[in-house]
Amino acid sequence: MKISPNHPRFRSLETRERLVKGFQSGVVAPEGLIAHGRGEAFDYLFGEITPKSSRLATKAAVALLLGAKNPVISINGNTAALVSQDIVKLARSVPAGVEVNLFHRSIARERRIASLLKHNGADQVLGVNAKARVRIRGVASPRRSVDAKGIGDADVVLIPLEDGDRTEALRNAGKAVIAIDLNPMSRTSQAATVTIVDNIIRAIPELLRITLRMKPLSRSRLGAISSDFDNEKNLARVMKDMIGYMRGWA
Ligand code: PTJ
Repeated sequence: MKISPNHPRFRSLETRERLVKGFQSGVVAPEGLIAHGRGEAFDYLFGEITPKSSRLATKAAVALLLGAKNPVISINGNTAALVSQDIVKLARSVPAGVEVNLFHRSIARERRIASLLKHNGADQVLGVNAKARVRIRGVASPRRSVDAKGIGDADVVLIPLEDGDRTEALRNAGKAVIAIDLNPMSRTSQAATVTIVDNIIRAIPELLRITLRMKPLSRSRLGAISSDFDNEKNLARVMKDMIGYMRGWA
């Protein structure tokens, strides 16, 4: 369906449309459409804007990415359908690896996502070579199988729209985890090192913008920014932002 840019809900409708197209072309899992609806419901509770608290998390996330030895961005169907272009730009500017890692795994979908990323400028996409895999302990889903050179070897992993299981397992494996999740109460949000509570369509462009701005900072300054960040405290701020917005309606 062609959506008029004058429609008051243009951004939301256009995002849905991209996911539907992604589903039709075999990039997005059917469950991805449901997951997005869940995310949208939380987005309403913030007034569909980036809460102030998320900006702090974004800075800490960028500090982690820029200070990492081997940072990797994990890509699922929804992420590929919604923000492929900006993910590739972000990966280039950090620089970070890009790995396809799916919950509802199929080789065909992995390949489609990899070619979408390549179409948008990615040179190398990890996670599509069945041979080079290692297992992360403590993950019950197909997401346990990761690329040995990618997430397997990463010290910092960015995981947009994730399940809590793998976040905990990645932390237990000694990796720092950056989550993007609109639900501040999800297990992923609670278990991550840094949680950006924001819609991925706003969070990834913002990560890119802040990365370009923070790139000149020294390693020690980056280290100070990431170690000063307290995810638990910040999630409490996020909840206050959400409650504050809803109070305006009450
Ligand atoms: O492509 P696959 O096979 O790897 O599957 C991807 C999905 C998203 C289907 C899979 O990871 C899944 O089932 O995720 P969950 O457990 O439903 O969790 C998704 C989380 O992402 C939920 O907490 C949602 O609130 C959140 N979410 C959904 N859409 C967005 C979002 N967060 C930020 N931006 C969004 N647009």
